[in-house]
Amino acid sequence: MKNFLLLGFISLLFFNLKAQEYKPSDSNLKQRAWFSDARFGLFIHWGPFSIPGSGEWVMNERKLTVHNYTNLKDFFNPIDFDAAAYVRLAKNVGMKYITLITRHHDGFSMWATKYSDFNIMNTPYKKDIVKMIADECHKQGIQLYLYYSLLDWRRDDYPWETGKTGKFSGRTGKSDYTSYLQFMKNQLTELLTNYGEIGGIWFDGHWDQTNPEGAADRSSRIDWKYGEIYSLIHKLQPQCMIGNNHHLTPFAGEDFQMFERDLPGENTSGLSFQEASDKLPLETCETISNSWGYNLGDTSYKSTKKLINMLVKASSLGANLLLNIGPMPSGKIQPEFQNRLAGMGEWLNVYGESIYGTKAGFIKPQSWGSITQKENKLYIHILEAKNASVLLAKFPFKKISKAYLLKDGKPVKYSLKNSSAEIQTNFSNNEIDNVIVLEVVK
Ligand code: FHN
Repeated sequence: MKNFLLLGFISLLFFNLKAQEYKPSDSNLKQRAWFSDARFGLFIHWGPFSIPGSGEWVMNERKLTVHNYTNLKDFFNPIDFDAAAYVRLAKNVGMKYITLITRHHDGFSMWATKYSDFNIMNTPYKKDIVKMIADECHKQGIQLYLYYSLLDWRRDDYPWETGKTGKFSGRTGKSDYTSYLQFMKNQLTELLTNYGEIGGIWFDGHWDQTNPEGAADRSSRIDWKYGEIYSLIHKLQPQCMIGNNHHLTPFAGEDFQMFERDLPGENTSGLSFQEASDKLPLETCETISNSWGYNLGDTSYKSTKKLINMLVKASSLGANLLLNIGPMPSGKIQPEFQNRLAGMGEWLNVYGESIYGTKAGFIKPQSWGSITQKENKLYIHILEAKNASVLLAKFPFKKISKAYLLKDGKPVKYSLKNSSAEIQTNFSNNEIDNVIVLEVVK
């Protein structure tokens, strides 16, 4: 009898495990493939947090209470915001999708939500920004992804007692995750019901409940019940991809893996101790200056060359680049961002073939540059021509049938001996990236 019960228990456990296994729908797999080919997206960090001009963490950093921070709602009136121009900008630059902040850690909702008064309809602006961007994205044929913060510095029911941030907001009520979970489900249902097709949900804030990055124990202090959240999303929109910026190995039910301020496999910013998945599409997000949300004092703009290098290196590791802008409180996008984006667009007009729809190169980025691949073509990106030639050891192809500059088709000298290819790189021009195409035979 005892054995029988044990067997019953084991098979029940097995059944439950099986039942929880996530099998992406065909539309989701299609969406993943589209995403992997897209390579370049626009991240938008914007909301009332932009008003003080100190970045999106201003509430936490200036130790503002919920009571005082709420005043921002009365001055958010982005008269220069033009959804059509935002989407056009992304398209002109060669970006294939937009990832929009719908609710950041400060808890402000950029859409007409029924579940929080701290939302765009209660500002002087009174227009649903998510809807305006969503409509334009659908009209102009660019995909929309929605950023949604799991962490909330405002609500009492968020498990703030165990959270690492949001400690100065003056909350006293006891948290209640069942209630907070229901709130998130309600909001996600709105976002996935009222705004047309959504490419993906970009979660952030899990790390509020874990030991610092690099600690041996990175388990969460709360059970987020991702199974419930993720299955709701996949039920509402099966194609909708889920990514979670938890800085850990992907959890079950996630459809892409993201990295922050680092290329997959690198960890210069101290946020990415996780390994890059070899199964899921990858994305890395970066800022143009140092800030995500508008920051008046941050003028450390990366050069167009540096940003192009990032895009190339991300592609050469099989990852997309999600490049951020933090518009001004008025909705205007500052010229420093616009100029750099325009420069990237011009570059992509010529070199896009070596980025879109490519796969990771057969070697990781090197000091001289990196490689992307598509069908029988290798794109050798010479980002820093150090020597007169580049040596590609363990060259995995039998033959090179043609070698030329992508820009103008000018032949490039090469040799292939004993599985080592040598490509001449003594260019006399000033290109940001001299892309050499090698047509190869397997
Ligand atoms: O705290 C956020 C931050 O404000 C920003 O949104 C970035 C974007 O990746 N994510 C969090 C930090 O990991």
